[in-house]
Amino acid sequence: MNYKRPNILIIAGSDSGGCAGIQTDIKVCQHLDAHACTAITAITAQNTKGVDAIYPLSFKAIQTQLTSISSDIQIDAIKIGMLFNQEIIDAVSNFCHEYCHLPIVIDPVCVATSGDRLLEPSAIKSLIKKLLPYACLITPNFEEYQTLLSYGFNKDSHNHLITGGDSNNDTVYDRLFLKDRKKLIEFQHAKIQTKNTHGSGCSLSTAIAINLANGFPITISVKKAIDTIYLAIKKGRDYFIGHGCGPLKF
Ligand code: PXL
Repeated sequence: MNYKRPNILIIAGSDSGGCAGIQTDIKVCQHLDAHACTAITAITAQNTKGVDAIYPLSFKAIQTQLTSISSDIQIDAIKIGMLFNQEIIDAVSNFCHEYCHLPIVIDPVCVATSGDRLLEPSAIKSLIKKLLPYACLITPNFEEYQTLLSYGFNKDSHNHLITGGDSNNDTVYDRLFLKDRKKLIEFQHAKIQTKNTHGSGCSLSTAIAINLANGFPITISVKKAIDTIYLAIKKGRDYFIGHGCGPLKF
């Protein structure tokens, strides 16, 4: 009657193609035996080839989803993905202020795998100022990391994992910086040759949040999550879902 598995609050966008965003976050939770609660920030009309339209939800719609979830369900960790605009960042930031004692993993989603913008440039400063301070870990890819730096992100005062899957080398390097230890830890693995990596960043940050909710320290949580995502890319590499970049397989 009292079985326990972690409840993960996912605050992210919906991907109609089923590769990234909320859709993959739920798959990761299922795979790692966690329960996914979801507050949807925006609905994207997209497929494996690209994003056709984005419909952001209102401040109120986001606030109400968060209140409904948190008034009933005990949240063990929070993962934040696509936010899209200033209004959404404000709603999520107010919520995080109340729940900052929890592990909060932020994937600072700026552009989709297809190159389409998923965060308005005018909102990047707010993301850095109002939300990133609540994160126990931020997981930008290299391009997002460069963008954040150019908008004033202070890399020395945040734990961050720079993911390297987008590089063209045969080896992928993911670099974890821990602010308290002023230490850089490098994880490496062979690059799997496939176009089916759409949603790998979303999936990785969700897996990390689940591991943290299960009580693992940050370094182990990251290492375990990288292994999980590596295997999911490997499993999904030869599937044909659509004509562009397909999803991982859990
Ligand atoms: O991978 C970043 C990402 C996040 N959230 C949504 C997305 C994508 C990439 O396509 O569609 C909804």
